[in-house]
Amino acid sequence: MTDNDTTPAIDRSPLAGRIVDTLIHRIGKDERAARKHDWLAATILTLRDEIIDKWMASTRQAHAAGAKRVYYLSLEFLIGRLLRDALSNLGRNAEVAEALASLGVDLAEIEEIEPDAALGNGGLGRLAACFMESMATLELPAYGYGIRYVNGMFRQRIDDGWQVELPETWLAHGNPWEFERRESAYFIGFGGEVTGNEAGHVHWKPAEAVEAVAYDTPVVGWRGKRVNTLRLWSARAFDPIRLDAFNAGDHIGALAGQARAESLVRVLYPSDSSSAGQELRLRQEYFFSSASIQDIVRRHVQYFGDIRTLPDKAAIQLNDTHPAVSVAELMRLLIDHHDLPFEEAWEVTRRTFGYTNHTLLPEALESWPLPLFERLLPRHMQLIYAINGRVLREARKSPSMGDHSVAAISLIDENGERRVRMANLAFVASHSVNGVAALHTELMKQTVFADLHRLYPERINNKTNGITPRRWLMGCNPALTALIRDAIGPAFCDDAAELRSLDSFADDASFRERFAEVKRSNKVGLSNFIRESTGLRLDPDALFDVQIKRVHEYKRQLLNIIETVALYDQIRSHPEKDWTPRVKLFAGKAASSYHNAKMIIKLANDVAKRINSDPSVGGLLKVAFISNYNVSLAERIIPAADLSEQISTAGMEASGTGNMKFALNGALTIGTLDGANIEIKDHVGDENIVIFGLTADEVAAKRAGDYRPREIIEGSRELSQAVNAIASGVFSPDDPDRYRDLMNGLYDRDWFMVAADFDGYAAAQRSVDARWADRSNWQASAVRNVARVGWFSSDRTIGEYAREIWGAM
Ligand code: 26V
Repeated sequence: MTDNDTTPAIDRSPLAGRIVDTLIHRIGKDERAARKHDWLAATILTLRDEIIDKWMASTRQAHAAGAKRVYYLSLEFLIGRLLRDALSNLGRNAEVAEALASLGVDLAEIEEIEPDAALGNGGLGRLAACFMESMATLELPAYGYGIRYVNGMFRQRIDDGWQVELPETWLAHGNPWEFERRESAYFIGFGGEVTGNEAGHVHWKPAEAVEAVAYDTPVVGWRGKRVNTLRLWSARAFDPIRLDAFNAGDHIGALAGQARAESLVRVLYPSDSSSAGQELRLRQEYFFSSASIQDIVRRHVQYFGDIRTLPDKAAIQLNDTHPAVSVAELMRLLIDHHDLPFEEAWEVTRRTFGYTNHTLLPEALESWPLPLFERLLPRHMQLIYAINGRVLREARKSPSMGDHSVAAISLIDENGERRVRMANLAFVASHSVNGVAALHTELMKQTVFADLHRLYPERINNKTNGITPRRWLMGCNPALTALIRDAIGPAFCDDAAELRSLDSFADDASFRERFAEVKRSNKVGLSNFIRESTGLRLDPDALFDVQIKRVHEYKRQLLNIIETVALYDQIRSHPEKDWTPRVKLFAGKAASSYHNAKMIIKLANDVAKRINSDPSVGGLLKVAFISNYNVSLAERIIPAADLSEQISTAGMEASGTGNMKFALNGALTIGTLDGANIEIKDHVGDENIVIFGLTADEVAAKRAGDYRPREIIEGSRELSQAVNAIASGVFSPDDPDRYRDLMNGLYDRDWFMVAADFDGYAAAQRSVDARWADRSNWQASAVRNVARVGWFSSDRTIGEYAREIWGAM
């Protein structure tokens, strides 16, 4: 920051004056002493003051209209940084930049130091954040409910190629966006016992309790038309310090209650696959579900009086099963606190809830050991039994339900250790159950929910995911946004479907030229960033081939790495050929307990090290693994990508949303017929996407039949050479056996069908090379991708939810 002594206060805009005022009176610093973080906080607080007026107006308006409210319950919100989004949605970017400049402060610089709020693992959490922004944009009165984790998604460091997990501390400098609502606090009980009296009244006396306290963050919609609330719960002990113990000298023990309460909101579970069997996870789920449901019920009764009208005035959407215990919590409040008979309570509950499924991976389908559930939530367990009894009676009446189907529908899994099935609970308690892409929704009907679907054939519906174009085009790619506005005018800013008018510009050579310049300058920007953070130099004229997402075997980073090795091999054996210069970029985190995913990260780094230091491939191939993938890094990488890797084993990626972000920023997709890739292909057209590999049906058939990966590997020269090179330690001379097990996994089982898809993938990559050689054709395809993916705006998705599930539009 520059010395401001000489800036005469008189020249300042009123806005600059307000920022300085905030700095002095709320941060307690003068201009000379202020550091970047102080300016950031002062800017956010100044902006927040203006947002508050709109926020209150939004609340009053919903109240006056008696509008139906939407409640989005999610254990994850990957909101990232908020300042740029808020400024741009309020149309205040230029003005604030100017005001700060007059104070010697660079807006871009302070935007960069805002912590990336990473209260989620991956796609499901980012979807929740895009939805929040779209709900405000569509002027829906909506609340997001989640947990205010003290430590969000871990920070990833790469040490000698290995992932190291470090605690994430987004709250270290405080959080100027949030409001603590001390008055919105709820009692959350655990354990204890349930008693009943002669009048049939049930009483649950919990053995322990904590208090849930609300923290509200404003969510500003596009053009600031509406401001909604993201309400995140924190926990505190009722008795923060036991004075008797403290005075008796037990200074630590006296604080144990507070520490125990805080442990509830301490960490985000850093896994998006294997169901966390931990008691703490169930406690987190109940804690935030109970607080949210109590809050919703309280608001409804306060505004509308009669709890029986809840479904007319509230729609609660369960973001996967993590908040599914909410169903039992609402039943408990309706029956035990509001005296509704069971049937009536069930009717209210079913009409209020909707459930979204985000994965078919069996290991991610939540279920809880029955003894644990019963010990922690005895009253809820009773209610789940009662619900189950009702559902099973209904099922037995249906002629199409044999014993096998009835057992599959049961909320209790009786195979082996008895467990409570959260997906079945969410399904039966919701009037709508949706998948997140067309294929995924069909597979839900055919696989995990086949029996429930037969019993309730109207319930499953599709809502293909979307992304907010404010963050994923206008925010992250201002140069492309300006170019589009120049070409077709600003209508696309209000309706992404308007991007369609860009289609004809694909045939305009001078437009393509400018489009290519924007892409190139984004690539230069990314190259500089990578050079500064890793020392690696990249050629911005090479093809930037990018795979960034959680690291998981089904997403098949391994397929990409093996193909990279095969390409390396070919370039070395035929240096005379006309190879396409490529940069392979990877980024992503592996769950801390997921061994193979961590090995894949190490392999990517080992392969990068070897290839990048081999002069014989010269500038033709470079590989980089960029550490600590998060929303902010995605915003930097995606605008610079030429090729988007969406290569999951067909049938396993529910939707994907990165695929949409890349296409919107003018990258071509190389992908399988999985998740939303299929619908992206339908929109952009077969000529503007590169599809390869087995279909979901073929994968299922191969898995059911006798799939022999060893024969396939041995039958493919390219594949066997690459696999053997990796297995024999070519990329790990310091530990030649490092990848032996990982490669043996391919020979022996290859559940994710890397071998089966390898040749098709390699051929598809060579067809990408050929396309790239015809640069004007490539650019035309890239322009068509941008023009044709407006449908994947989360505004479209939310419109469908609002009309077809929530009855709120
Ligand atoms: C499961 C678990 C299990 C216990 C530990 C913590 C945890 C956290 C998350 C999950 C479920 C993750 C499901 C998920 O992220 N699915 C992704 O959802 C995206 C949005 O619908 C979709 O685009 C991706 O294809 C899908 O993988």
